[in-house]
Amino acid sequence: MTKQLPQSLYFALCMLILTACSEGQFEIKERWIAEAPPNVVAQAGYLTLDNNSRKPMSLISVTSDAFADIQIHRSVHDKATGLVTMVHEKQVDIPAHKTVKFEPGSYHLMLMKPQSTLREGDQVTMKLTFTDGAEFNMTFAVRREKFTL
Ligand SMILES: [Cu+2]
Repeated sequence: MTKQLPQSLYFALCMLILTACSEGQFEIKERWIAEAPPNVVAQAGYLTLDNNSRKPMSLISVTSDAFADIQIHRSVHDKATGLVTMVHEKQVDIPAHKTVKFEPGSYHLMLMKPQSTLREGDQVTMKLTFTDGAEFNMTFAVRREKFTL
């Protein structure tokens, strides 16, 4: 009889700790820029937005001193024509507990007018802004990859 209460309390405490632990963070991972030949008009950048938090996030802008302008694009493959077109996205939503991957053939950062030729191994800092006002300064590594769209 005296053991009932401590046991149920212990259980409640465990549940509380488990709930607290499952509340994760919002993470910006796998950040890279595809190396491009000198004097290109634009090149592509990629990242993974991993939202382990309970709050939905929306990416609205990306800026960097290394480029004149940065747009959020999504490649769309038209099966009927075989053509790949790029859609300019105003924002990218990352619902709670979801992951959105920027990768070749899908979402990418269109990095307009690089201010210098970026080589494999270079690091570029970019500022990512979200609808709630959160800003993240993140480094992106330049990588040599075949497919850049
Ligand atoms: Cu693009």
